[in-house]
Amino acid sequence: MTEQPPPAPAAEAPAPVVEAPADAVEAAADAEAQLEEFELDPPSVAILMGSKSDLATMAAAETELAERGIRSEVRIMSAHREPDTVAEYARGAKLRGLRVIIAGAGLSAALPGVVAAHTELPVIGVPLTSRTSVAGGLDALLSVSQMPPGVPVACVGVDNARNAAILAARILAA
Ligand code: AIR
Repeated sequence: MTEQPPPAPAAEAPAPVVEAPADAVEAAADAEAQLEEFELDPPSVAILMGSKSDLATMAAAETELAERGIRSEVRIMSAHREPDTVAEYARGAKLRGLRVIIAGAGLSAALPGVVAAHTELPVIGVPLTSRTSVAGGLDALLSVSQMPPGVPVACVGVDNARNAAILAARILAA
């Protein structure tokens, strides 16, 4: 008796076209946009300051880090004038790959403390002299160093942005 050929497989029905729900499409687009924000080789150190009038003094931190081959980013944001910007930046800093934050401000220098309140990253504060400083920057020195227990800021000397950069380099190397 001759063998019967096996029965031909039933023709597969074409897969139905399924439309993704609109909210899933939106979520995917959001995720993609967030991914695009992540840099492949992000800077390790942020150099923040409360005003562009601080730039000349804070530039010493950038120079010191650059000489050591450490990438940094410089941002001007005031804890008093743009509190939401500061909070948002500090909250996202670790996720963006930053590892140390240097923050300089003059007068009632809240910037380092406010940044430290919103991130687990080590924060180095630089008290700065300013046009209307009292006692040669003692106002900012006390504002930066006298943090409440539980929210530390490492405080360098008045206008000593270079020391902040050296300390940041040591933290990175630890
Ligand atoms: N500052 C800005 N926002 C809050 C504070 N404490 C500081 C700046 C700057 C000083 O106020 O860091 O040292 C004067 O700022 P400006 O913009 O008036 O020159």
